[in-house]
Amino acid sequence: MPELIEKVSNTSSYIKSRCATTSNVGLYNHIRGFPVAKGELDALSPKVRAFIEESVLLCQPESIHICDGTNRENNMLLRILQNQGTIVPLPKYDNCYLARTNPADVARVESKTFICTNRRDEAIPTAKLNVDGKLGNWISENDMKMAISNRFPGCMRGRTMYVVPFSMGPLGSSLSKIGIEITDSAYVVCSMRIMTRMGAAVMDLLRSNCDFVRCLHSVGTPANGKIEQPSWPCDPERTIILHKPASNEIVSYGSGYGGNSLLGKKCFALRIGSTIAKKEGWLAEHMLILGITNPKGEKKYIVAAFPSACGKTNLAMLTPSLPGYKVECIGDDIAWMKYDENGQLRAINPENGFFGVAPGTSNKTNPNAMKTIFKNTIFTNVASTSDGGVYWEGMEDTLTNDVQITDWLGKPWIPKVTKTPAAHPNSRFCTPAKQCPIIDRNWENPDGVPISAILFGGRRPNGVPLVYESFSWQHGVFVGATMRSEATAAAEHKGKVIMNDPFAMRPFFGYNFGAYLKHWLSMETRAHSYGAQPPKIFHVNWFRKDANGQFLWPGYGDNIRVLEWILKRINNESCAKKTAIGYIPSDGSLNVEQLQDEINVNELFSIPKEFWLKEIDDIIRYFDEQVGSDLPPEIAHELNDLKIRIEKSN
Ligand code: GTP
Ligand code: SPV
Ligand code: MN
Repeated sequence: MPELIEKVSNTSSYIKSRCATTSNVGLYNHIRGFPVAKGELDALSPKVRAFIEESVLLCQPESIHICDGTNRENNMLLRILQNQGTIVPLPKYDNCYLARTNPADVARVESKTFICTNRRDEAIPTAKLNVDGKLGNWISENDMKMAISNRFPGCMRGRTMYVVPFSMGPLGSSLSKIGIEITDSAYVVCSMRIMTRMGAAVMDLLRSNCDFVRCLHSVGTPANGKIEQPSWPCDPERTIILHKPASNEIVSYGSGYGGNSLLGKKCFALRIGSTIAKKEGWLAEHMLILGITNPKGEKKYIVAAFPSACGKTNLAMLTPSLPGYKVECIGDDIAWMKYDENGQLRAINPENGFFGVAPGTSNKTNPNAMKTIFKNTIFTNVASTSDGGVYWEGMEDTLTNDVQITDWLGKPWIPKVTKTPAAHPNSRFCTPAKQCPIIDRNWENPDGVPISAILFGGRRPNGVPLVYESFSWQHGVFVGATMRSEATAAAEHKGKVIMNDPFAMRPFFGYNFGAYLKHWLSMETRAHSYGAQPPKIFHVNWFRKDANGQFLWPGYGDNIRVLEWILKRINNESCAKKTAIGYIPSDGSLNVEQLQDEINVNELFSIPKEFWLKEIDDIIRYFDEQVGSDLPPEIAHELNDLKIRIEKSN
């Protein structure tokens, strides 16, 4: 319903004078008087054309470029970006570039991200009086209109408006959805070309009049013809990211970075996606998807939800330390999951690339990522080296004495001397998924892959064991609902506070968390209606620390040992013992042989009563303050049962 935008734009007299010009004058095609520098108007469906017209009237660009997704177009955009100083080439690698952002635009801004619904309680649960709601921000229709009209009129003057048609999911799959992002950032266009299936083929699909999600984005710095363009235009003070699920609309202003500007990702695939999924009876989740083959050659697929910067990309590309195991990657961030006609839950990765955390990625931790990212990649906010390469914390072993390092801010950086990090902690690589050496042969299967287990997890330095299995689907949904994790640099949060992050979706819910829980609970009944069972649910924690602050578990490639136990549980092997919080590996059933360092298995799996009593108190308060009467009774029931079990435990 672009009516919103239309209303705002009709108020501008400047536009009315431009509109007087007729179409197709002079050398160019025109849309409402604005020249189309690139692209075929005839190829547009009426709905697409209407969306472009409304956006043009509102933003008043210098010209319009309808993207076809070709190499030629991409090269032209990369040249423009180099001329603007937005990116520099990295001659050490093949077709790689580095962007340094404005230091005020480095991560998602959750406090400026809103869901617009008719009633507030459709978008977010009703927090207790005088308590700050932490499960999303609501905005009224009027305020959304105001927010747009205060920012967008004329925001693209003197600059090009790009029209980016894209598919989330394999082109033409019944599980896929289409979007059009209108943006004034060539960096966004080049990144969307990596992260989604983008270009003319999508426009062709739309001609059969498919619907699409309307995504409007502006970095928000008009050039005005005279003022010199900054290399990273943005408007951090007025940044706002708006979603209107009722009309499948996304409007984002002021930021050029990541989830704020690549609107197919968090805005579409999760926030709008989760509302579509609820309506249509499936799930849109912040989850990696991987395939794992055991030494007998049996293959299973699993999904895992960890909060931002908590290990999804790493697990999705795991190099197993146990012989005979093979892991293959389908996706590292988002899963769309739906039951097939047999009641088997199947998942697709709606994305086409990885927008992965750079720091910590190394030949030791994630060799498959290292083999993926040194061609056709855009790096953002990492450090650069004098021999035309990149550098970040974790890449120490690639350094030689003769290279100089320049940090993400453009300042000289000396190893072991400079106190600030070389790369921003949320610096990222944006790289095509198909370049991953362990990409699964089914990663673009339009029917998705069958899912056997769902993992939840987070950064829990204390109290939470390496792995446990839920008692039932309902208990598993409770485990997802009570997820907590140490804050990371992926958003504006400061410090290492433990935050609730249910389902790793706290920043990404498109509708009321209480209704989301009900929807998850209903997925069991849905499986039963096909005569099937839903997948088993587990919780993992690679991040437990000992009294000296050292990780108790080596993590990374050794996480295969945990996956091995999970596989055995999927196959109903009896290798578990019951505890108050769930099933944990029975003695000796987790393979800890030939680990480099000795593991304190007892400490790793201990369930300290004091800790859990406090955890339960925290959860009670969290549900009471944040979710209130929107909490499904089944979840309250699970909490009560957990409390009784912990009280009885010793
Ligand atoms: P988003 O892209 O923000 O959604 O993050 P992500 O969940 O994909 O996180 P990623 O895999 O990029 O990991 C982020 C950080 O966690 C990196 O610094 C990793 O080195 C660290 N990490 C990942 N796996 C492990 C592990 O098994 N153990 C430990 N100790 N650290 C890990
Ligand atoms: C996350 O923060 O979970 C990310 C990065 O995957 S962003 O695309 O910026 O949301
Ligand atoms: Mn993510």
